[in-house]
Amino acid sequence: MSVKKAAARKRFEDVYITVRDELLAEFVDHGMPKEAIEYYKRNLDYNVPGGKLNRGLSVVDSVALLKGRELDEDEYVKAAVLGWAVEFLQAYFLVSDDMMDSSVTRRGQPCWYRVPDVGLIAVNDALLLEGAIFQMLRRRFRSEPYYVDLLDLFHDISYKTEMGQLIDLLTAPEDHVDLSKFSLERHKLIVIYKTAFYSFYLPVALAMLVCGFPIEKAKPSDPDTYKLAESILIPLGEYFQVQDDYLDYAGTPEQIGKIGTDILDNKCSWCINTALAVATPEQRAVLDANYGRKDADAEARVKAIYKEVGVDERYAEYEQSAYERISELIEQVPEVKGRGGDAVLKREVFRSFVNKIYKRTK
Ligand code: DMA
Ligand code: MG
Ligand code: MG
Ligand code: MG
Repeated sequence: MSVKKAAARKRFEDVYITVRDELLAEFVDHGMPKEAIEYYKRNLDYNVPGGKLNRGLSVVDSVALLKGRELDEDEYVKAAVLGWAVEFLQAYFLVSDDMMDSSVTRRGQPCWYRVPDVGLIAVNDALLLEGAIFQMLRRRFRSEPYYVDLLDLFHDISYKTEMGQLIDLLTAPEDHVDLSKFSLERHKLIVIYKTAFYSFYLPVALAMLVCGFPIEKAKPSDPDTYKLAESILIPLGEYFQVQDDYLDYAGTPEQIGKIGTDILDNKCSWCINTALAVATPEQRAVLDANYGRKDADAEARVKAIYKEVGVDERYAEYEQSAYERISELIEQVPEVKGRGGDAVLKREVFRSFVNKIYKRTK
């Protein structure tokens, strides 16, 4: 990591400590016992700050890019708190996702629900992570003119993500493997809803809100800046989840910090859809007999077919063409000015995202 990047991360992480301590102080104010305060601190420290922080940092970067200048201290802290709000949302989804996916590790450590004295308390811990977002927003943004829009955005994006998780899980029943239910079309719908909205659209939409981009257009002929952003960020999020699916099969646990479970879990992943499209009847029979079984040997037989049909090469091709297609989309998007303020919807906001994820291996 470059010195500059490490310093940006450190500055951002310092805001986490402030936000966390405010949340813990509220627990004290409510007369929560010492045991609960310590447990809650452990929940926060275990689940919120340890990831790549791409989503959170991108709120800060996007605000600076939209304004076209460095942020003063107050602007920085505001953007960073919104960045952490996205990271809290991510933590909330991941704690829940790991339970539903029967995952084993996350970020190189046991999934939270697998920590011995946690277990099913993790359900409530996830809810607390979500609730913490609204405590943070109330404390810092209540008097802002865009406060209601912030709340509405978090609620709307959470709901969409939950719809995505629902179809992800319903398309992958544990007790009934039927590969004919899968398709790239179904895959696309799942990943747009479960990943793209909260991981890509949300950070930029938050940055746009603090920069004063209006949700309501002043006149019908005005461009809808949020729709413009969405038109780039949703395809970008789709590409990101294809990478996640591929790394679930091809990445090592050391690399990705988690043990892949998509084959065992009968998931409608990009890899299985790609393999199904080109498998011979013999290969298809092996996939039918081994996909979605809770069995390491069956998983290995599926991975062997992935190798045979060239999932790796097809992924490399997909990645290149997704990169080119999205770069093209970005060059076509108009750089629209926000109303009132001086912010402009710069293409660089989108380019910086693409460059962060292109050819990622973790
Ligand atoms: C991720 O899906 C979606 C959410 C909302 C967490 P996933 O199960 O593929 O994620 P991971 O591979 O990180 O468990
Ligand atoms: Mg998962
Ligand atoms: Mg999942
Ligand atoms: Mg995954």
